[in-house]
Amino acid sequence: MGLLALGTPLPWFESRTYNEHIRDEGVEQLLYIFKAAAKRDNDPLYWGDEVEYMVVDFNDKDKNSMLDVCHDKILTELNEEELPLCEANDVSFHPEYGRFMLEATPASPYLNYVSSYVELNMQQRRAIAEYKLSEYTRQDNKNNVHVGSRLVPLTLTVFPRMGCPDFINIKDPWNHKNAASRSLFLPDEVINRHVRFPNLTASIRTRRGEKVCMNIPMYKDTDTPESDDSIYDRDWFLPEDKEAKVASKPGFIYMDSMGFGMGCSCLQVTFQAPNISKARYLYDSLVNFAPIMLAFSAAAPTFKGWLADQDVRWNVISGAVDDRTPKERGVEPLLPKYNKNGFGGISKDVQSKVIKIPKSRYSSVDLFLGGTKFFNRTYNDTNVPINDKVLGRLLENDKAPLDYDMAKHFAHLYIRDPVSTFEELLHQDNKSSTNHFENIQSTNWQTLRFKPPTQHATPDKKDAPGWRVEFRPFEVQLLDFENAAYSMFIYLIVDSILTFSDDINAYIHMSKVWENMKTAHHRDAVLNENFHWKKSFQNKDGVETEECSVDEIFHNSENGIFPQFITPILCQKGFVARDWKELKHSSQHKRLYYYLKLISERASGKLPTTAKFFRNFVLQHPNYKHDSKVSKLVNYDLLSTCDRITHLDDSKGELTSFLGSEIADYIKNNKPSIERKA
Ligand code: GSH
Repeated sequence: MGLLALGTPLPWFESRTYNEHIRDEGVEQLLYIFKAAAKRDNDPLYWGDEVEYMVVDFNDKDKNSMLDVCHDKILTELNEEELPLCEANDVSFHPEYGRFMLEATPASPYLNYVSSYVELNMQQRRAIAEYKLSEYTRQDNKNNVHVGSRLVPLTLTVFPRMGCPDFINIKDPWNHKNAASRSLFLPDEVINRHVRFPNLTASIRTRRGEKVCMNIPMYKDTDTPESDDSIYDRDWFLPEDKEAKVASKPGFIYMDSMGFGMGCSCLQVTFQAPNISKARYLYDSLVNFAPIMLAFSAAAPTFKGWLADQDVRWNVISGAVDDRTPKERGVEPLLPKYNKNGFGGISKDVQSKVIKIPKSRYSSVDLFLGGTKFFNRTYNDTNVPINDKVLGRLLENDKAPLDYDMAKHFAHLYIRDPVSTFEELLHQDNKSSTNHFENIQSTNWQTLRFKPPTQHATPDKKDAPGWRVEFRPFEVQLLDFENAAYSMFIYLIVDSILTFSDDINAYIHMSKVWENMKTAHHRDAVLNENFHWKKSFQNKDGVETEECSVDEIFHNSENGIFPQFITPILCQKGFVARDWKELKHSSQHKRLYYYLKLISERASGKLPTTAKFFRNFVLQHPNYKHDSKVSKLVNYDLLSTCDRITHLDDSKGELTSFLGSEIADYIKNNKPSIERKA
């Protein structure tokens, strides 16, 4: 996310009176966008990645590793006095939900194929963050604070002991109340200090009428307790402190706050399409890649100090921002005495309009956008509620009437209430501002995001970004090499889809995509599960699928990603004649060969996913007690290993066991070099 302006956030009970105003104005802003930018064409394939980091404080004396919530000034400094350094290195740092988090992107987008520049840029981002953090470590030592600490930015999807004793580096975080989240486990110090974030946390809880609640299956070992025994009695907040007993379930890890989800990290990649039609085509084509890439990139096997019986972050974040009331979810309130009729924080005058909403606002894609020659409306076969007023306005207006399928997409996003409203931003010029539109758009977090430009992006203004698609499911990986590999992989798929767009029909029924999303959560889904996958991408009318393992999805000659998307685009670019593996002998594109090799071997199960590697590390640690718990020492040793792997330290064979000897040797001996940045 971009840098945030300061302002006065309205608490839910005040902001809710503006909900309809914001929606109404947001729709007008969207219409002005369509009016200005619908005819843009021939935009180049600019693209970019976003990497999210967690700053970890290693205390080597106490053998504890904690999340650092004391040095978040780093973001301000990187955007002020260190801006010239960042600009000179083409990198840019942004805030994220966690006070311990950093997000970094290239400062300017990539254009087309950029060889190893993605990795090089990622290395520059990490190096700059490391340089600042080591400076803080030095200053702290001089000032006699945080003595013995070592601050390291790691690309971890989840911090294994999030919410356990001593998981953040402040003394006694529980000597005061945590009013924003009211969590039993997370002090409010985990939340970014910018007012948007505590306010968002409180608004989601207040609208829902209860704390958020995530029950994630526990990994079962011989001495695993029946239930999550970290739940305790407290009487700070009524009724919230009474919820855990009712909300938690035997055999599940119980989490009760936004930070457990939005405190997770990911790798996102955004692509500009040549025009709106191609952007819709690209979006629809990527819909079923999302669950597969989630399962494939699995890196989250631990939550709140427990081994989980799943490998990914998705449903945790989904629950963490689920502001739906019990009525909207179709369930009884946890404590009916305090949440009468299950309307949560919905004001009386709109309670009669409340509808059932099947999914959280952080979820998988709900609707294909259509507008392509392969699309058929029956492919959108799931229950997706619509805001009828918004649909009507988008279809019939004198600014820029949208077609039905495009309008339906936005009318679905607009069933949500704004949850982050600033007093200063209530009144906008709809011809030039997108703030109200973005208020709803950017709090609908789906596996893909269709990103319209602004009203300034008229066809002639090529310096303003055009129609884009953001790919959001990837879990972040430890090494820059891996994150670059995954980014390049999805770039090649996107390039292939756009280049061969007359021939590729990737549609399947949406209900199957939703099923795939559930399957993607299963432990070792890469090895053991089958997913719905298109039988043929060349079939002009069909949506026929077959059940495929991840290995088959990547490698099958008829419908696999490598033969059907990767090799053709590499041939088209003239990099190979027949098969991607020829890259091994290329002097120019050898690194790309190793990126693809990593991906191919993870998909086939030859190399472990990050989740599997972490799980095995815990299970094999001498301090592990077969109780599914990740102790402080195990956590410290695991994260120290992550630190070494990130820095290509193979002294204990850790890099080799993670990536296999051929890839490990290659990356140890070959640092990326700038071949050419287009
Ligand atoms: N870390 C998240 C993940 O692992 O999927 C993604 C980042 C995210 O969605 N961040 C929230 C946000 O609103 C922070 S509350 N981002 C801005 C946006 O989506 O436009």
